[in-house]
Amino acid sequence: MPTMTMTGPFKLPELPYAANSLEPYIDSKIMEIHHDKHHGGYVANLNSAIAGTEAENASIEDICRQVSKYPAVVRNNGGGHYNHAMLWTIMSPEGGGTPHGDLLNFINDSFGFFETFKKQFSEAGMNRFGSGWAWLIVDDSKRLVVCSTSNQDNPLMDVAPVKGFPILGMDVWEHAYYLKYQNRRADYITAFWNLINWDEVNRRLAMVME
Ligand code: MN3
Repeated sequence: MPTMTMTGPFKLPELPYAANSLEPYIDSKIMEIHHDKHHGGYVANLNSAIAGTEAENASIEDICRQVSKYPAVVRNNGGGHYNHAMLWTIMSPEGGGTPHGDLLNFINDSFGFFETFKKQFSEAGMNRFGSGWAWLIVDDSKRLVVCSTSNQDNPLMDVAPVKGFPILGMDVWEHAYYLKYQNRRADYITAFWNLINWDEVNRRLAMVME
């Protein structure tokens, strides 16, 4: 399992489950290419972009938080590494259902009902034009907020329009779904809800609320 603080040079974390175990929602071919090739590529490109610089000793979180001082290659590949390392952990073959515990209470307080949050998060993914991510974040005022970013940006980044700590992210790049769903992003988003590892989302919430 990847840890929250990964110091460079960065490593591709192993998937915490078999590549075929998220079927039928996401098939093994997508998972293999997405993890090995796409995420693997972000890690390799990030390592080569920061080789010999002080960023080699920074955590991926710190690189994201100060990303404006780095070249675009670090923003794209550093974001790609952080986002995917999180994505593998917030999905699970045993995922789905509804959130529980503190997270459920926080969602109900913030959005009224789980279904209202679910609709808002799904729309954030649907309405992201081109490639990007939908997020559930805890912002600096400790509020729960749904937002989205383009490309491999994330809400940790100092360049993000809405900033905070991501506790749930959904990849809406075509590489995340095209082989199975083609242009049907809505079907992929519907399927994604069957995979969310709410224990891990709760763990991330507890981390940021400390
Ligand atoms: Mn991706």
